[in-house]
Amino acid sequence: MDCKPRAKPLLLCIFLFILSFICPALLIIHPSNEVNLLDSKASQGELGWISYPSHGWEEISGVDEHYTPIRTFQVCNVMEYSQNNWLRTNWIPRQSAKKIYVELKFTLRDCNSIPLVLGTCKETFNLLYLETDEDQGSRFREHQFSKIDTIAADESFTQMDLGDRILKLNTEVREVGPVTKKGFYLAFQDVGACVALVSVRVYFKMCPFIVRNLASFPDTVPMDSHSLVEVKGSCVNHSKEQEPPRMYCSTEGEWLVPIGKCLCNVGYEERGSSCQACRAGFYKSLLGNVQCSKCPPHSFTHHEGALHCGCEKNYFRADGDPPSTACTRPPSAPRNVISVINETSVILDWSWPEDTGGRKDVTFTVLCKLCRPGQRVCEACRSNVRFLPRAAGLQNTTVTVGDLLAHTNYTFEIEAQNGVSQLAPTMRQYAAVTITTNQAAPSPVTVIRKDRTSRNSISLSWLEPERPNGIILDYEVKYYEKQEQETSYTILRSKGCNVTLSGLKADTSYLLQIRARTAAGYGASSRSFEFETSPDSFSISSESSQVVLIAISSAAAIILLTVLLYIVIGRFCGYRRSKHPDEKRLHFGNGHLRLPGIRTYVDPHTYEDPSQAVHEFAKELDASCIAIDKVVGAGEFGEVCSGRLRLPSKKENCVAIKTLKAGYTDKQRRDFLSEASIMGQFDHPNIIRLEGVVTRSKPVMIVTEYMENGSLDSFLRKHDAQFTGIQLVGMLRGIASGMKYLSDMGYVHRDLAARNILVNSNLVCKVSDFGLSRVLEDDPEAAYTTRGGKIPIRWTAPEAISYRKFTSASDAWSYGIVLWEVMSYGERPYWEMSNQDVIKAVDEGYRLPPPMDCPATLYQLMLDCWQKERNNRPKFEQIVSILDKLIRNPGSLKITANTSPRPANLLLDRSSSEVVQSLGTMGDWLDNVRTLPCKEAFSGVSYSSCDTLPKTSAEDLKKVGVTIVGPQKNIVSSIKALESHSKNAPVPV
Ligand code: ACK
Repeated sequence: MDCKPRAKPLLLCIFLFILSFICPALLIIHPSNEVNLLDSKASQGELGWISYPSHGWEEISGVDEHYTPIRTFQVCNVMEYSQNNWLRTNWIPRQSAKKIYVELKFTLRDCNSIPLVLGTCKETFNLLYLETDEDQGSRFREHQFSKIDTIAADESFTQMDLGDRILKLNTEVREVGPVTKKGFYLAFQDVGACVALVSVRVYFKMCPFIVRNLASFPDTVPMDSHSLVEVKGSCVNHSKEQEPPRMYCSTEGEWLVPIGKCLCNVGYEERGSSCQACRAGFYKSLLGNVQCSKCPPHSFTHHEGALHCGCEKNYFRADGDPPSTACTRPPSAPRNVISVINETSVILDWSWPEDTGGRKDVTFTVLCKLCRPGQRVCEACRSNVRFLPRAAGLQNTTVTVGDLLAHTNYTFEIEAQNGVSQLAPTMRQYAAVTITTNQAAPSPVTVIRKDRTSRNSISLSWLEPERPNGIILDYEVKYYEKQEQETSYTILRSKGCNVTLSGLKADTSYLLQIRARTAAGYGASSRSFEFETSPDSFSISSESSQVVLIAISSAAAIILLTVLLYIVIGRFCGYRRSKHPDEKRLHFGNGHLRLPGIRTYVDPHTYEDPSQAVHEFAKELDASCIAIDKVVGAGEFGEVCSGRLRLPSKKENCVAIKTLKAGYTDKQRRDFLSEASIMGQFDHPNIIRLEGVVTRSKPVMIVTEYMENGSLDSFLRKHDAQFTGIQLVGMLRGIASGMKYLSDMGYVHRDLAARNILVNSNLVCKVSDFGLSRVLEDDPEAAYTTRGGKIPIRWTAPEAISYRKFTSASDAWSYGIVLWEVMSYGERPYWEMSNQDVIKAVDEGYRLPPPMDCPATLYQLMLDCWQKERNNRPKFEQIVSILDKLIRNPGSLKITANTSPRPANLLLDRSSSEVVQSLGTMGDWLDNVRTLPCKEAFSGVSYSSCDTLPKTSAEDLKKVGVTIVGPQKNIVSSIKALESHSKNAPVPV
């Protein structure tokens, strides 16, 4: 290429030339990039070119190599000297050509092959041209023509060739340019050759129309020089420029280096070299040369060129959903809603909806409605109801709702929502659960105000607790001298929200706490408030001192009179009223009485006439108000029935009725009714509630609330492995809360066991069985001890078995056994071991192993309850708080005792945890179960892996010397636990 003329195009030219070699795709060759201006072969008739002189060139008809008729010109005056024969073409219009090409096809006779022509014969001819703006007709001037070139033949023919009829055809092409005038002539000058012009073709080159990268480039005539023409393309229909499309047209009529491109519009795809509308059922939402996509599931389009597909009926697309996602719908309702009620809070737990609507963004919203009795429509809950973690947008399937009103019906609507729920309000579904909250103690008093202070009195008032959880019966005001540090204190009761503390020392600081009482018992105490009486020197005016003097003397007279009256009445009535819980003012010296809390339990035995105790604590019911439906079980004194109680002006209630069988002795009647005397003193959501007694007609009956699910042990056995950890902990929390109440009342149960816990339809557990003789006779589990007396050995603490030391701490031991029973779904503690073996094993430090899948924290709690030293066992208050923590943090239940390292002790004392550790290696385990004979026996057995252990049967154990039935079962059960544990961790040999 000759690129000299201009520097910039030169560089571009070189660059593109090299580029087109490296990357042939950059070179766009069009097959027909030559535009003919003249083609002698195309003419069928005479060409009419001018010959000068007329005997020079001759026009002759012939055929070409394909035998197509053509017109040719010949001259062959080789015998004569000074030949100058001209042949001139007709005028050829230039059109847009800037440079023309002349292609000649001719034959030429070899002069050597013609005898006697030496000196005159030539083997070349001249090609010339003349540019004019118009056709000059037949006017011909030789000198006006410019020579293009002398044309010589590459191959000339001889006489022999003629004989063989082989004519050697030469093709020569010459460029002429730049041409500028409107047209031109060509001329062929013969100076004595023997030549035949077979064809003459005149053409120019052009880059033809092309569509490239969705841009069209028009016909473009190249430059005459060697520079390139830059051409801008225009985007085809339904497309947009992404980057301006450009190409270069070379002098050879070739397109070079496409740059930039166009993109099909949305709704159009590239097909061939055009943009075509998407077919029905397809869409294209993006600009670009991607293909149209099929409509995603649950969407459609019936027209062409769709940008996106519309959703089918009842299917939707959320705002942020791209058109490529399927249309979706709101989820179905959550399933299997369960509620665990805990006083005034409830844990709601549910399963995922069956149909998530095809979306992953499912969350849950819980709506709380308060349903008042008699009102058909429930109202929205108060705003201060607390949801944990929140009420809306829940990602987990559980929520805790707190701060509800006590003893109130609530409905919770749990709705599963997804990104399209808002778009389909009519399709939204929810699951509803209705609950009734339990009784709950009032919250603490928080605001106390000092109204008046004198030398020996202080008047105070306070605001009702924020959450009374019922009608406040009265307030207990406890106060003491700050210096005395609670060793001696005074308690006052007040019906209203104010009190005057009198008889105080002058100029002294007092600390004071208030707590409210409702039917559910006392609430927590307020924090301690400090008040000071006025100093001795406090001066009062003479008038006021007189008033004070009168007041004091009249008060003294009234007090004297009251004391006299009290003594007289006390003589007459003679009963031990001092034990009555409703005493107005109590004074405890030196702290040797129990700390004031909930009312003190009164042992009915202390009443000389037991029937008086019954009527003190239990309501006498008219037998006509009771309808017995069916017998549900048998008790020590007679049948237990279910029935209904309808009291005047009250709604009918389901009740359980314990009857005293006919032919009872006086003692039996007393013992039977003693249970009612005890039960009647309790008022707590986790203690079975006494409705009343029938003593004035026969049969004698004790009527209690009805517990739909019966006793806990059989209930758990019936529903083996069907509850979540939270549900089990909820039940345990209820039992612990009931026991806390009993221990606060100073009542020791002595027979706490799952069989003595009753379960209602809401899974609320309540402590029952309070008979006085029950522990001795009623309980089939009770066995005679060596010291005489019947004791339920497996549930009873060692000190109670050995020397009858029954305390709340021994109840805590029993609670540990109940905990084990619950977590093993009603398994019998110590299996079939005999009572004697149990006593021995426990005394040697043996403890029950963790039930299958038992959370480590709960197993630790069991171990703590089974501490040998009773003072180290947890108090029920602590147990309740541990369980509350677990409920608040259900994740902690996931670590099971069978698989985890030993958990940190929940209580301060660690000594018991040395006794049993969770299962680790086989050696640890043998140490842990502390069945020494077994361990020794095992050390003689060879085992290489845990695989053999699950096959170990009781029989096998007998063979190796483990003969006690309990440990055998224990070992087999522990092996099973170990087997699941060892799936990951091999047991060392
Ligand atoms: O396990 P259960 O069905 O529940 O069988 C025993 C049976 O009476 C003998 O005690 C059932 N039972 C006792 N008190 C009640 C009660 N308040 N509500 C329902 N069932 C009760 C207990």
